[in-house]
Amino acid sequence: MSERRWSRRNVLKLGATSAGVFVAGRYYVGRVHAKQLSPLEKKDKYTIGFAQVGSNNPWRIAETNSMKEQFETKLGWTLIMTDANEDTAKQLADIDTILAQRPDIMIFPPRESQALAPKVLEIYEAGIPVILIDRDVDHSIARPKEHYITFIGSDFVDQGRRAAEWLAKTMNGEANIMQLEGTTGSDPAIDRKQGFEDYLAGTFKGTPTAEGGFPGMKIIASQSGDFQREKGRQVMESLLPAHPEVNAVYAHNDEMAIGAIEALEAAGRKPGEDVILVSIDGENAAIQAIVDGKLGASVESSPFFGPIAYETMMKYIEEGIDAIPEWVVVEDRFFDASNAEEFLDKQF
Ligand code: GYE
Repeated sequence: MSERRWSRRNVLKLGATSAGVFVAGRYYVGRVHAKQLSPLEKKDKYTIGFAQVGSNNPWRIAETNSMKEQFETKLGWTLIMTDANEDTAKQLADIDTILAQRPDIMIFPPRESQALAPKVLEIYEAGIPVILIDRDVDHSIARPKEHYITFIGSDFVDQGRRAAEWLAKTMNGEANIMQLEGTTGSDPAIDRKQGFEDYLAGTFKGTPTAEGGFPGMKIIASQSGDFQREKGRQVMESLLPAHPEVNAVYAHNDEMAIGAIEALEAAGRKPGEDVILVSIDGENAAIQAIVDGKLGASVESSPFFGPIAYETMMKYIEEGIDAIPEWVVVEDRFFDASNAEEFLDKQF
C-alpha cells in the first residue's frame, strides 16, 4: 500500500528467527489518535478468532501451527479457527461464523486487501478489536490504530526490491523475465510486484543504485499463480510455448517457483542453468532447491506470527493503542547458494 512507504518510520522493528521474533529496536514516532477502538479487559484467558486463508502450502501450515502453539498449547486459551480454503467469499462467511461466537479479539490474515477491508470495519463496529497478521487491508477503507489495532507483517515492497536486486546482479542486467504473481488483490502480491518492477524501472524510492533502472531486464509475461505450486506449474506450462526466450523467473512465493521448476524440467529446460529463478518465503523445499542448484535465491517471509501477535495483543491490553505502531514490521533474511546449506530443514 502506498501509505506504507511514507509511514516506514512509524513502526516497531522486529526480527524473525525460526525460534521466534525479537524486538531489535524501537524508533516509532507516535501519532495522536482518539481512542475509538474497543479496549480489551484484563483477564486470565481469551478467546481468539483466527480466520485462516487456506492450508494448502507449507507457509500457511507453519503460520497456523505458530498460532496454535502460542495460544492453545502455551497459554491454554481458545482459538476459534476457520479455513477459507483459498476462497475470499468463504473467508468473509467464516468471519461471520466466528463473530457469532463473540470472540474477545480477531487475529487474522485478510486474503484480499480491498475485499476484506469493509469486513474489518464491520468487526470494528461490532466492538471486537482486530489485529491483522501477514496480510494488510486497503488503508483508504480501513485504517490501523483507528479501525483495527495494527498490521503485523513483512515489508512486501522491499521483498520485491530485494528479489529484483539479486536478479539484476545475477543476470548482469540482461534478462527475459516471467513473473508469477500471488493471489490477485492480495497485499503481498500487489506489493511484491510493485517493489520488483519499480526497482527494475529505476523508480524505487530511496534506492540510489536503481537510478536509471535496468532497461535490459524485461518482463516478458506476468500472470497469477495464486501462490499455489500446482497453479505455478500450470501457468509456466501454458506460457512457455509462446515465450521460449525466457531465461529468468520471479515468483511471488516459493511454492509457485517450485511448480515452475517442474514445468521447466518437463519441457526440457534446465532451471538454475538456462533459466534463473528467484522467489520469496524461504520454505524448506526452496532451501533444498537452492542447495540442488535449481532455485537461485529466496527472500524470507516469516510465517511465525504466534509470539508477536501475543506480544502485541498484551501491549494493547496493558498500555493501550498509543503504545502500538500502525505497522509492526517483521524483518526477513535472504537465502542463496552462499548460506542455504546451513538452513536446510531448519525452516518450515
Ligand atoms: O508468501 C505465501 C502465502 O501472505 C505473506 O501468502 C503471505 C503469503 C506467503 O500463501 O506463501
